[in-house]
Amino acid sequence: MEELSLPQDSYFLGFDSSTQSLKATVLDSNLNIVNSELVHFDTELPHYKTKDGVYRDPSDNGRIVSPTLMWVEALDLMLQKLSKKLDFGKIAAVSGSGQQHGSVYWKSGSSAILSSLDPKKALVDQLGSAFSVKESPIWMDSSTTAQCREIEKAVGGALELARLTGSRAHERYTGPQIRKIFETQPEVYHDTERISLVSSFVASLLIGSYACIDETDGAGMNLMDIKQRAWSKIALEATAPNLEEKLGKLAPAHAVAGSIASYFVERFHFNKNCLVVQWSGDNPNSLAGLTLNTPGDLAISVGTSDTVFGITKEPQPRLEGHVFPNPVDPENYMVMLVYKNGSLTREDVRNRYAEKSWEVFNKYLQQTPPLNGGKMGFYYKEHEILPPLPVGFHRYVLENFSGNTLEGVNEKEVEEFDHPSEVRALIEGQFLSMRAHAERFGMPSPPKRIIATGGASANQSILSSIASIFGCDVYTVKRPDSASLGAALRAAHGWLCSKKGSFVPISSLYKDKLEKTSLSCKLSVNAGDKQLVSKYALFMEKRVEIENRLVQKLGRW
Ligand code: ADP
Ligand code: XUL
Repeated sequence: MEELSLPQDSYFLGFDSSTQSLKATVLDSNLNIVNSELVHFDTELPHYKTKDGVYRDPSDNGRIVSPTLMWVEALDLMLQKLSKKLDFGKIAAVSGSGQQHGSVYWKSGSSAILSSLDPKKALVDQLGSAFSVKESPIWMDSSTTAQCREIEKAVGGALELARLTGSRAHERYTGPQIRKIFETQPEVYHDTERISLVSSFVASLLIGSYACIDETDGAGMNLMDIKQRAWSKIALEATAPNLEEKLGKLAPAHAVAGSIASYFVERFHFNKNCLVVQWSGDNPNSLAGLTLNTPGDLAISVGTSDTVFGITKEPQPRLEGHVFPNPVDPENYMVMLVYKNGSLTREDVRNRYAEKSWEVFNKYLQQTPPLNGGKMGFYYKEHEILPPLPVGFHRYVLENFSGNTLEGVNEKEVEEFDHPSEVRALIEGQFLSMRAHAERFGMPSPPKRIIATGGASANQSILSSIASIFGCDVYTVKRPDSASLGAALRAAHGWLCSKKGSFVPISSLYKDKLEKTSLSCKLSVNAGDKQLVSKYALFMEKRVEIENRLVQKLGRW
């Protein structure tokens, strides 16, 4: 069989329409980054008067929105900037990422505006009246608690909704946001002919008609049955009337949304055959950008917040994380876990117990034994979401813990540890929590490999702890723009699937040549000792028990 390959001398363009900026990354057909660009909303589009890309109204119950038209004007500006350094005629396919959950409300009659854009004018000058809601609710919004509880109740509870849609109801999710608009502004809701996510919204601009919502980002709405990858009737009914017709159809992420609209061919000289591949969420595309592609692949991002992404065939949705379809393989799912206490909490512990120095922090980590002599800690400098617990530090010593059995092991709560043990308890605690929750969500154990990214992945001692707790090799990668890079990679993948006329595994794109591309990652630490991995499993079991008790006492699932 003839091997499919990307066309030589062509480009793949990936965007990331995120909270503070619109970014772009361009890959060539060898998957090397040849260009990147950024439009920063606050500074380059100051007339919208956003702060960090958003409007916050502290008096309004957690409402956080962004002006929809600003995203349109950002695309105008981005294309202008890119056109100075890139031959658009060589772009074979475009795709993009959107901040997840944010939504756009197209006013009745707007599809006609979208399909007849005048290439002599900017987009922003033509779409001013296209939206029934001018300020899009975004992922930072937390004003829909009442709607979350109503929706969970209507589908039979939070866990039931999680099993059905991949997540319990979250304030930022699109379903609760839509319900709030329906409840508080019914006339606006009825005057809306289409609701897009940020991802499908920008794709719609590029194809000049309403793009489908992709199945991956669609899972961030509390509206899609994740097993069927179809809108769930019961979730739709629990949210708002006549919703299905306003959402349009779902499509797999690797599908083509359409060819680029003539507007862009005439105004920016795109090739008329340039494909627009379905856009998706920034987290799913980051997973693609980190080259995670088969079950057992796990990524840990240790940044301001800590995030875990993994691929599994058999997800077990629960209350504390999220399941989305995998954007590069319709057979599999991605699990996402998000922690609020990440690097800032590590810095806090470093400052209190390790002389404000990573060097001392690492020395303490190296001089203390794995399993920390049974000392276990929970460190929440910020209100945590995983598990849902308030600010506070909790420390326990497991008495008689040898790592071989939990029989006869009792825990005793203590006020503090010696300083080196505080450091180890913090690090072991965070990664044991990740391992426990990832396994409970159906991630294979041990993972096939872990890709670590984010600021703290520069720390070799932390990476060693990850390898010994999870029991697998840890690779590192520097990927500041993984969402737009992942989008560009997905543009190439979608192009290949379209050429073949059916799905092709994404690995065929970079088979044998990954190391030579901008996507390569490097092996940092080898898998840990197997015996220790099973001792950590027992330590973890105890941790989960204590965590559940803490949640019952202080938090809520
Ligand atoms: P963001 O999530 O905001 O993009 P980064 O991924 O850049 O942030 O991570 C920044 C964090 O990385 C800093 O807050 C810092 O605590 C952490 N960091 C940087 N170097 C180290 C190190 N050697 N060890 C542990 N943490 C580090
Ligand atoms: C994910 C989420 C954020 C946004 C950021 O659930 O809300 O990560 O996707 O853009």
